[in-house]
Amino acid sequence: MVTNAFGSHELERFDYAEASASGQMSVDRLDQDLVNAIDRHGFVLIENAVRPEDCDRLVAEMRPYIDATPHGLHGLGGTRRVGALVARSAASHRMIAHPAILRLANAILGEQQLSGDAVRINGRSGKGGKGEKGFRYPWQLHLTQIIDVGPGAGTEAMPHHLKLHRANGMWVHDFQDTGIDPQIEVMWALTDFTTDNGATHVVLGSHREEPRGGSLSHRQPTIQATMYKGSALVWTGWSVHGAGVNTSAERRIGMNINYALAFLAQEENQLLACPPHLARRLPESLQRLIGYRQPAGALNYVAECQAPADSVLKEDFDVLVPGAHGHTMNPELDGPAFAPAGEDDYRRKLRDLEARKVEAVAADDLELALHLKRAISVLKRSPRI
Ligand SMILES: O=C(O)CCC(=O)C(=O)O
Repeated sequence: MVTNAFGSHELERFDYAEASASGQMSVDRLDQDLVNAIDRHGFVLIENAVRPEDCDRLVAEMRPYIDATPHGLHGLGGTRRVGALVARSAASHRMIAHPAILRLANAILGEQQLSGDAVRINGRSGKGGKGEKGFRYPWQLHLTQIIDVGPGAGTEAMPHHLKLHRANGMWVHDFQDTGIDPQIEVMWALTDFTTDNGATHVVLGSHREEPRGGSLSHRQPTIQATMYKGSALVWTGWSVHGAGVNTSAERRIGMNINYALAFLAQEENQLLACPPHLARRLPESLQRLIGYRQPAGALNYVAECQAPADSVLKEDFDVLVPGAHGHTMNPELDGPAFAPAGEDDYRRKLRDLEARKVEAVAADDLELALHLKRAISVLKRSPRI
């Protein structure tokens, strides 16, 4: 228990493996306990959220990228920061899409349960109050980042610790008076986090400082969130925290996974970090979590007002192929087009494209040949045939 300017607080710990082995009622209770703890203290710790060997696999998959990254590249002291986890590490998917954490993110971001207000969408508030079915803010993955804190305090220019701060604030807009929680952060322990190796410092209760971006929190005592590998520390974008100094001989490896409202720009652009040719191989739920979807209204449409699933995620989609959407044309309304108007037109267009592809290959213009290959594939799937 810690007493500071925000009252008496503690870092509550819950065991995920134990709850999930004890049946649905325990899982439901865990979900509510997590929301309540983070609401009261600004932080909550989930122990045994995955198995230690899942962490080892993830670190092994990321090792080549970690080892190839200089310290301090991010500008955040002497820590090593390595991202694009969705594309680079299959083992990370289990943690990024961890069911308890996604449910917690939904309660905090989708339903805004921490503020205690009903979610308001389009100026309408849910009649039934918070959590009413159909009333959710869209949210998505915001950042994936290994944070590798090396042994020793580093140098003055590149200290290995990170000073106390809040995550909100990156969008320039001041959300302090809106009463909303725009993001949550999760720190996964991929190695044990100890007092000596720089376990994250937290200021309990700091998410309730008024005004929400105030500096009183930065002068409060911290505690360190020590945890075994496979555990996850979760906090809100308003909760004040920072990395500790690693005085041990080992590296401290954490993985920061953040989620934020889907109408705000992502800190790590997931659509570039996991481009369509890689995203096509992912399960649909993960594609959607990283942002290949239309979270609200027309947001995120591609080319001819298509959803990502109806464009970039399709095999062979090429934005430079006219009619790449493959949708039916109406000859009376749409006029001459890439899509064939009938059997004869189809054969003529196919012959022409194939001949051009052969010429491109003969001329060693492989880029053009690939482009024509995609055009042939779009032509072939045209539903008018
Ligand atoms: O590594 C940690 O323990 C905290 C990292 C952090 O606060 C940050 O990257 O914003």
